Amino acid sequence: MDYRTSEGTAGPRGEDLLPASVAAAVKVVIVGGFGVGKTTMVGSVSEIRPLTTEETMTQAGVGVDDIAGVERKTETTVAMDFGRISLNDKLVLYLFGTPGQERFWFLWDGLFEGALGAVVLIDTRRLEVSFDAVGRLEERGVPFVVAVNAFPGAPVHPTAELRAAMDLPDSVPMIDCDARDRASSRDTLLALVRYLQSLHTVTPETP
Ligand SMILES: Nc1nc2c(ncn2[C@@H]2O[C@H](COP(=O)(O)OP(=O)(O)OP(=O)(O)O)[C@@H](O)[C@H]2O)c(=O)[nH]1
Ligand SMILES: [Mg+2]
Repeated sequence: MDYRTSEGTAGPRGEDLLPASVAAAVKVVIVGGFGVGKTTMVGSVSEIRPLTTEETMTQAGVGVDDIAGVERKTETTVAMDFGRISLNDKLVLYLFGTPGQERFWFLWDGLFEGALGAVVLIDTRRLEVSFDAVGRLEERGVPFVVAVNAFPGAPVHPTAELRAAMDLPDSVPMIDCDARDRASSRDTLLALVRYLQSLHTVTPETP
């Protein structure tokens, strides 16, 4: 199909179209607990205008949503975030950010469907909010990397301690990131893709 993108005509904008060279499009989910930076990461790295379903947090959430540690947060994802990034001219990632609040977790199963990999964002002030995401990925056998999102004043722990606290095997990559920074978010996704590739690389058995 031939889309015209000049002003005033219908159809997607030029930057929305995929180049003909793209050979693989991979679904990746960005997960983690409430307020760890999922929407921020999808927004910073996406090359198309991200779709977000942010709603203002209201009094209705008081007593239901645990905002300890993120008291200044005013908006929250109620369904999902969606974005896209071309890592090179052949590989495109479709990014799906999950909602973080417990009352929307029933949406996760649908969002995980068909995902080849995941980024679990963690905030070292509130590690426990991302435990459930890790558990669900493990249950479903979705490979993931863990990205430590740098929040001001958040304690810095040695990687080994964080791994132990998250009960992560050594094989799962753990990277530092700043979800607000495009290059840092892109590096995190590259680390995930490298990890996924390593899982598919067959190591010859020694006789
Ligand atoms: N300092 C700092 N602030 C961040 C970073 N990432 C996100 N934030 C801020 O933290 C707040 C929460 O970020 P969101 O991206 O909404 O978090 P979320 O995980 O999508 O939240 P829910 O959808 O409600 O679960 C926002 O005010 C962001 O600006 C980061 O890397 N560093
Ligand atoms: Mg969000």
